[in-house]
Amino acid sequence: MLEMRYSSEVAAARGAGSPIVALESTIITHGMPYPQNLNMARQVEEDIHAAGATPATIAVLDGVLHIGLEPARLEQLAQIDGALKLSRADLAVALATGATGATTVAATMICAARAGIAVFATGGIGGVHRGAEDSFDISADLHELAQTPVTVVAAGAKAILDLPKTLEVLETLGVPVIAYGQSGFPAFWSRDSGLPAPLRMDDAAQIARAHQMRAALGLPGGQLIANPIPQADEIPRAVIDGWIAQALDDCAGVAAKEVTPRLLARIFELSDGASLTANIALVRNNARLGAQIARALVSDTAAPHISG
Ligand code: PSU
Ligand code: MN
Repeated sequence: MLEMRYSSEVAAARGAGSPIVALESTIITHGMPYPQNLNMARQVEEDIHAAGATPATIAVLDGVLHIGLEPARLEQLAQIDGALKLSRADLAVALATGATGATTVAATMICAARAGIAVFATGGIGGVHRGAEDSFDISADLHELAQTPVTVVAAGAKAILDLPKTLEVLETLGVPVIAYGQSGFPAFWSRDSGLPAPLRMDDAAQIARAHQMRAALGLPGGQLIANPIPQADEIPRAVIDGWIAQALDDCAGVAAKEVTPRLLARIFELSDGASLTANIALVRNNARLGAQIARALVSDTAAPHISG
């Protein structure tokens, strides 16, 4: 009934038990303009290959759930006008109605878990929006992290969000937020948000082990690995904060699913493309770390030893 179509390389990797890294598609359809979105998507897939794993970009095309997109389909998705943005609530309806849409972090986690893929790399997760005390706008991504067992590598959460509230909700939900290689929580375009990360790990193999430990403890949910953007690619806080403030002002009145894409598009304009250049650099960086974690998971498939 549920038709899941694997790309040929993902099918082969599944058969061989070799490492796979899931990738979302909303970043392609709603997060970046064409043709940079297509170039980014191809580049990130190449980065994962180069790091010794297989990429699985996830999307719904004409009601079929694709786990891994053949090159022609990736190209098609990057140019589609009006692709839906599919989160947890939308996925089943899209499949039942033959729709075409891109998966958010939440929906990508659901599909990855269903396909037996444990690691997923992206840019930034959704979170608690500024003014959420009035709008109640909190991304379904946060709840997904609490219930679906996928390790998500992101560059923190975007500074367009309310980061302290986002961290509070993740704590309430029991989601491990693990900064990679530093103690501060990264803020997407900048390496440091000024907020401490609740947890820190410096090693992909340990991150893989922690993923397995959660399963061994019977805990549902995944982990958020907050991987800072490389130093050479970061945009200083003071600079990006100015653009964010302006974009929030310009997008006043925008609501629901539109908020994140509209803010991103406005910041792209205000920064004359610099925000996009940084965004691409950080996604690539996350893809490389995701591949390392996926490889570590595969080379250590024995269940964690529970002594006692
Ligand atoms: N961050 C980005 N680009 C994006 C998104 C986040 O840098 O395109 C997308 C992701 O797919 C994320 C979604 O899951 O926005 C969150 O949307 P919402 O806040 O409506 O849940
Ligand atoms: Mn929202």
